[in-house]
Amino acid sequence: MKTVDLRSDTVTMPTGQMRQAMALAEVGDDVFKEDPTVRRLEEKAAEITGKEAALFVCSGTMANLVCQLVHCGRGDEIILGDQSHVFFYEQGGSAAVGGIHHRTVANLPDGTMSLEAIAQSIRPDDVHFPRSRLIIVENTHNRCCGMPIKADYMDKLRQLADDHGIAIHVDGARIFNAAVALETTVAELVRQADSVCFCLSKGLGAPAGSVVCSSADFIDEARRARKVLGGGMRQVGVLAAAGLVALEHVAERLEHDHANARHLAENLDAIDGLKVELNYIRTNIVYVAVDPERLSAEKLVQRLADRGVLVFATGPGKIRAVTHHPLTPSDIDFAATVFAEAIQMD
Ligand code: TLP
Repeated sequence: MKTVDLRSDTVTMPTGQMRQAMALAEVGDDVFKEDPTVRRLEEKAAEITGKEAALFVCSGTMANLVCQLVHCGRGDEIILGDQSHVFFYEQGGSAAVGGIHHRTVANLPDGTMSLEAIAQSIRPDDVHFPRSRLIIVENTHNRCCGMPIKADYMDKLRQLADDHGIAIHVDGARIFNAAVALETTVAELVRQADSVCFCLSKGLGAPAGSVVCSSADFIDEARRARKVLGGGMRQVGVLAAAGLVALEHVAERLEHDHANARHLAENLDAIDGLKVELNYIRTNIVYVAVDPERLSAEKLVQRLADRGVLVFATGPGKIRAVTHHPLTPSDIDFAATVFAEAIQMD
């Protein structure tokens, strides 16, 4: 049976070029900072993000946690979106591991948070309150339709953060998608961030790994945090080699994923019983609202899976589909046809 897997861009497979680079990678003990391929990847990541230094870590979740542990002490507070990945999908690791408190602010449909609401959430210096230490922005915003966050929003946020001595972290798991969609550079989008992390294993297609980028001092501390979390890896240049190929060869083709997402969104929105907010399709993530009078999102997901199209239900009446390499427009046509068949079965 033909299968089109739209559950996530995490399902991407390493390319042939990545596998070859992995086989040939020069390696060493990275806990001793002796892996030349990891060092090359870290240098490249620092250059791309415009930061002083970088650190290769196991995953996006580890990258976000490492950054929170460096920015915050126990009892400190982070201001973040109520739809953010750190708040929603990371098992409350900030509290469980770091003793760090979350103060959520509503995410607006474009993935930002109102600056006024953030300002109102910043704690005054008072013995009753935790200290507001960090603001987290997610770019692109996963649960807000993959919306890219513009540099001018970050400029305004920086001003607010500086007025209160608060740091900014960007969960840039898909920051390359944001840069492509906004026709700008990754460095421009994270210029105002004290730390940023991005994932190599989503649209960029590498098998594993994320990179944290910041000042040299921050990265020294992040290296300690990574070690205590059990993330000190040894001859991990085999993975970094795939990451380098991702940065050098895959990042530039993300626009195809965006075009596929738009194509999918337009096709799905034309199906009776489905609705897609087309204005919010800017990158590779498509959220589809399913008319509850027709059927539940879970039932539709099951029917689609039975016919070879894999997606996730992400809430009542809501399905997420993510485009990625190497899906083609004809795979997208197939998926849209299967959606139409599956919803018409009642
Ligand atoms: N997102 C995954 C799931 O966890 C939901 C997905 O399929 O989209 N930040 C953002 C914005 C993410 O979307 C993700 C993964 C992460 C961090 C965590 O990355 P990993 O999975 O590498 O720990």
